[in-house]
Amino acid sequence: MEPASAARAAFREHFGAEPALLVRAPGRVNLIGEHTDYNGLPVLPFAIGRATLLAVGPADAPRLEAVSEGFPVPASLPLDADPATVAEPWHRYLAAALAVLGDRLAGRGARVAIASDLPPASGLSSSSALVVGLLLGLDGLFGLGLGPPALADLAARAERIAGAETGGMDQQVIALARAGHLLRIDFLPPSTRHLPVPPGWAFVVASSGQPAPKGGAARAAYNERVVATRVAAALIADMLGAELEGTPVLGNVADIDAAPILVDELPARVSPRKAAASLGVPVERFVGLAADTFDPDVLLPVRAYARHVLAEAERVDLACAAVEAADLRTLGELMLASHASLRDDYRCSTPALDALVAAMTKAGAAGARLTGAGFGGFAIAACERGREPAVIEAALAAAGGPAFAVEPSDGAALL
Ligand code: GAF
Repeated sequence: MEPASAARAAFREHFGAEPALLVRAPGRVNLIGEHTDYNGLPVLPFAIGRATLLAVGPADAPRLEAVSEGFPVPASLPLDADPATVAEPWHRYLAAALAVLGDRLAGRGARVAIASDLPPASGLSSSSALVVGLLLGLDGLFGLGLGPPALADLAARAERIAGAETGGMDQQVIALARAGHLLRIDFLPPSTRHLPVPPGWAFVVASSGQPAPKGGAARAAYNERVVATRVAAALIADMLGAELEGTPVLGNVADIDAAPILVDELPARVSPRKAAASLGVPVERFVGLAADTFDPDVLLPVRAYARHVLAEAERVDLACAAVEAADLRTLGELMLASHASLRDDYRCSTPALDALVAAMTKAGAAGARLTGAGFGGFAIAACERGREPAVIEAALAAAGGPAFAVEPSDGAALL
């Protein structure tokens, strides 16, 4: 059954009533600009046709009752549930969404039935689709007056409460995407731009055969990179004699011509606690919300991480120009350079992702790269329309799938 009908049917079955509304929240794939968003630097993702569907209706009690066809244990959460004490991971995302709404629900409860054709733990943002979809559903049900930018912002805060220091790319593209377009997102200052996909281009996404889990070691590795790049930004600002307000991010220094040179002057590895002491600032300035998953004494490869982030931000600019010039060959080269940098400098690829990228490129893709946080999950390939079957076949042979073509789709909406 397709997810819209499945969500409606599950609502009827579990709650014995018709849902008041249906929400579609798509997954996303990032074309280029990886691990730049939490550094205040641009990204170029798009929403895909696969999505999470939520059938939503009111409840008599002030609770959130939720069932999902993908998970056996239903949720029944008070509106003030503490996400930190919620055991089931997917319930934690629901609790985090309730937490960011604060008292906006004013004691009103809701029921939700969820169905999805997004592969879970794929790096295609099934968790962000769930959070954006839930917030949109509650907004539709109770008239909370949240526009897409506010909704994306709340959803990103929820994701951070759930434990990953994410930068906000996933929630913005899920909320704001437009069919047939890529979405360039800038963060410093915030702005978005829809870029039409040139005719004749196609995209394939494929699993590496390894999950991209949001929790555990992968979350710690993600948060480690967030902390390391903050340390690098503070060290570079110090070399420049610049005062940075608030949390340091590489976006604060990226426009300074000397920044790439100063990256080479950074110590190869440094501990946040030592860096904080040398700069005379509290270590919390770097560790922030990641404190519970992160050891401030661990030695981090700050130079290599910073080199990736600054070069990747430049690749986003060049990729936007390639899209505007309908230059698929240049886009493909930029994707391959991005993957190499993620593999060698950012150290978030895996041998399975590397083999998948090589196989899709050999089968005729202009370029391919891991997409999302890495450490497993999916890769994306860009190719001429018509070559998708060969690229999919190569991906299936290399990693076993799933592998499928994706079209840039509309963002989350009430149906
Ligand atoms: C995950 C995060 F949720 C995003 O915010 C982004 O940092 C991405 O990893 C890496 O580019 O998807």
